[in-house]
Amino acid sequence: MGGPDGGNGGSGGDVVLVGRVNQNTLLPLRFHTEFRAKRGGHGGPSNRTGRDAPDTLIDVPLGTIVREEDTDLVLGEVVADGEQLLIAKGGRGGRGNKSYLSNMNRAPRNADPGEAGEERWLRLDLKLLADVGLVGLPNAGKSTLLSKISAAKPKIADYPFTTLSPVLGMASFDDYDFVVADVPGIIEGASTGSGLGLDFLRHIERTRVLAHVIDASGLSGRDVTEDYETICRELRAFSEALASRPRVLVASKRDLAREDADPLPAIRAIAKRDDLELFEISAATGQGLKELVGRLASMLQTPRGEA
Ligand SMILES: Nc1nc2c(ncn2[C@@H]2O[C@H](COP(=O)(O)OP(=O)(O)OP(=O)(O)O)[C@@H](O)[C@H]2O)c(=O)[nH]1
Ligand SMILES: [Mg+2]
Repeated sequence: MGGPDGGNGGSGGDVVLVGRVNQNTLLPLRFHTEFRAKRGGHGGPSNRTGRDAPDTLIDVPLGTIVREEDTDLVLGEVVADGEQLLIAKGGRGGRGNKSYLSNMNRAPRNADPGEAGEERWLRLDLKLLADVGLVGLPNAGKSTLLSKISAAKPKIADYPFTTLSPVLGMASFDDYDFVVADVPGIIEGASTGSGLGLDFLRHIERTRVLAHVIDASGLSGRDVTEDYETICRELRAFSEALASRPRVLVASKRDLAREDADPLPAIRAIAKRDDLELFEISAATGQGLKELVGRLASMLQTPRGEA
């Protein structure tokens, strides 16, 4: 007798992806695949409105591409830190009988049950940073190489850790263009955070092919075999996937090579033992650069597993 007083129901929560700069893989989503936002609160008597449910937020790394599972349709891409992408809208809350009150109907007995939220299956992929990653010890000549095979202008200097964050450059061979990433040098313990550590190993992980650059001038007086093993060990410790990525060896700075203590024979032995292609180059004179770029291009154009 007191008139209609049924409140509206609250809306269901949305499911939303959120870009996080400090998240680097989609791995957590491999084990947790189903997300469901909460339903909205029920409306109640005395015009009580149900509470809207909170959104369910899923953290993803920057560069995450979102596709609908069955259609392969790209729904969007999360590129910036904090950027949100709505992937499933929560249901609309129902309307209580109060909302049907009108001059024509003073005692509405109808109510609307609301609508179900969206439901969909998605596929998430992490975009590549680059096609080729240049790895090697600090000072090996990675940035110099990049500067010669692309228009990039990375900082180059004769001391370790000149490069502090990845630099990308576009290289091309015939009509094929590909992106090469020059990253900071790797040192022993990088996989546990030494040097610039994990950050750039994560960058390298998002490349398809590695070029392992070794200073082959012989001027550093270092043991190239030991140095080579250090890099391999760090890659392996970081991830098995990274250690088994297709790669080539690059013996750099050949214009400086010393006759008395030439490291080339040792590098050739490594290449033979590990069944890797070796490119002897000099970024200074241009020796071997064409061959190297050509091979990288052909590796990238070969479907995986056939390289
Ligand atoms: N003569 C000669 N010097 C080279 C060559 N390649 C690199 N260098 C020198 O080696 C030094 C180190 O080169 P970078 O390209 O900065 O080495 P990097 O591997 O990028 O070093 P980080 O960024 O510290 O990891 C610089 O002084 C370069 O000029 C080369 O082919 N010939
Ligand atoms: Mg560098």
